[in-house]
Amino acid sequence: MGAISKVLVANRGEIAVRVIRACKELGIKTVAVYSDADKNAKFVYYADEAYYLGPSPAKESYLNMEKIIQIAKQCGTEAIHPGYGFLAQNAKFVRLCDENGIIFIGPPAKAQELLGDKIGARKTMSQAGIPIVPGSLDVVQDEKEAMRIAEDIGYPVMVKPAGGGGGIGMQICWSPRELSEAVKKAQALAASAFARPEVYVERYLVKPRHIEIQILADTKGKVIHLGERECSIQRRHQKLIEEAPSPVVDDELRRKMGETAVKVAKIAGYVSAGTVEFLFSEKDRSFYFLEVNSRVQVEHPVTELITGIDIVKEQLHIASGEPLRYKQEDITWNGHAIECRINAEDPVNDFLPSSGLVTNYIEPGGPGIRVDSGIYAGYTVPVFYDPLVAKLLAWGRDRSESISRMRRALDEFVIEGIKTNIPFHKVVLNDEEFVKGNISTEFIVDRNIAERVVELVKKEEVSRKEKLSILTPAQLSPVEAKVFAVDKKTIAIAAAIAAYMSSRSSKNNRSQNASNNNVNPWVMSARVKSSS
Ligand code: MV4
Repeated sequence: MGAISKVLVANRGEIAVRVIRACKELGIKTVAVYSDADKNAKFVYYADEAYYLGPSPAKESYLNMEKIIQIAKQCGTEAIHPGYGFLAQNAKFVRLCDENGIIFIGPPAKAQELLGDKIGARKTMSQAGIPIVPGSLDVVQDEKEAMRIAEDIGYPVMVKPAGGGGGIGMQICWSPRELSEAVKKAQALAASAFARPEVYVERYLVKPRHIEIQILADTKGKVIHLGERECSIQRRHQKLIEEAPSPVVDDELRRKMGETAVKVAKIAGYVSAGTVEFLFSEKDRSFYFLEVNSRVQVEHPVTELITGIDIVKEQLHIASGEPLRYKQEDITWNGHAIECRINAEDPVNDFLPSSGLVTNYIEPGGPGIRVDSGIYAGYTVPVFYDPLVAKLLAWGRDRSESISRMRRALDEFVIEGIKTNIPFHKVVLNDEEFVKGNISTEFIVDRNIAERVVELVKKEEVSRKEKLSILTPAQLSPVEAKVFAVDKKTIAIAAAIAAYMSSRSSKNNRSQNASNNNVNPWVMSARVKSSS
């Protein structure tokens, strides 16, 4: 790693841990930055140095560009890795890094700007011959214009805000009757949610699949792709399960989508790891460019497991100016991988975020299992950030083996003290349509998953109680009596520790803003330094 000897990780949680791991393997020193709520986070402990950023709200910590740059300069880091979210796709931050002579580990500001403008990117790509969903190339001024375009491309159509992705404000119209209402509604939603009130019109694809291509691009203009990931299992535009390869993509389609993604990256002047998103229509097996995610993504490990390529390490090689270390012909795909996003949320309570002390945490392992996690037993999950606490991945020689391993790992995974969506994943991994590979963006609703999760949680509660009663044998042999007495003692001690810790934690929660020295002594990193 010639150009880079020290990296500041401008992020938190599992992705900060992931970046630190890649740096360590390459002999690069790491600097963590953390907020009040993250004083005891795993990534702070893993980094070589850690500096305090500010109060828990992201605006005052992980989004504080000037403070992050100041810390980077002060401790002599050559580069900043932004992870995902926060500053990862902020062109202004990339410029700030440039001005201060710091390498931003990601695409250049110009590419970020081009790809951040979703309707602009759509137009640019269409003009270069990339397939896009049929529809308008510019913003639609009024209902009349929308009507004309819809007439042209045929119903159903979708009215989308020009300013943002993420599904916010999108309106489906099945007939001209609904269109003027939909345009007004989408404009109003776009104006309140995004900087721009404009909307555009596209043909609505019924139950498409969300398939994306991972790409790597170096600073010399070389681009390769690492194949697809299928991300159709989403709830309210939040991905929950991703897998690779997609059950519907064959070698021929992979080559076509891959070549298209490489072309998109070249048009945008892309550098680093990135993802090109497509909608795939199963009916005629056509695919359409949607947008580019100009960052490393949550689901990148799925691709790592089947290609053997460490995407974050490649980002570091690219950022230090090295040419790509692989040619397209070097990339091969082996087996199947699935990722379940483990969120701290209550699946029986409308997936409400669930924060607090983790009283017990036992990670699964064994053949084919990988866990990327930002938490541990004794850690308090803060309320301030994304609910993702761990990513559980299973690799198998084929899809069926990876499903079996995932089911087994979900059963092994113990997270107590907070609610998680593990029961949701258990239901999906046992759903017969999922097992057959019949999934779409409507899967969770179509398969009635939410209701079935409630049933499973109830059932698990009953069987847990039954298990507990089995632990108390009716008649004990003298040897058993001895063992059982020891066991009971252990359980009593564990319960006392948990009670003590949760009482400390509730005290902590109340005084979090006033004092931050109130932490569990055995998890406190002795190496935490203050930057002031
Ligand atoms: C669509 C679509 C159908 N037709 N566009 C949702 C988020 C945004 N990035 C694009 N989205 C969609 N755009 C047309 N023309 C269906 C969706 C969609 C979706 C896409 C990917 C993953 C999950 C989804 C869930 C609902 C709708």
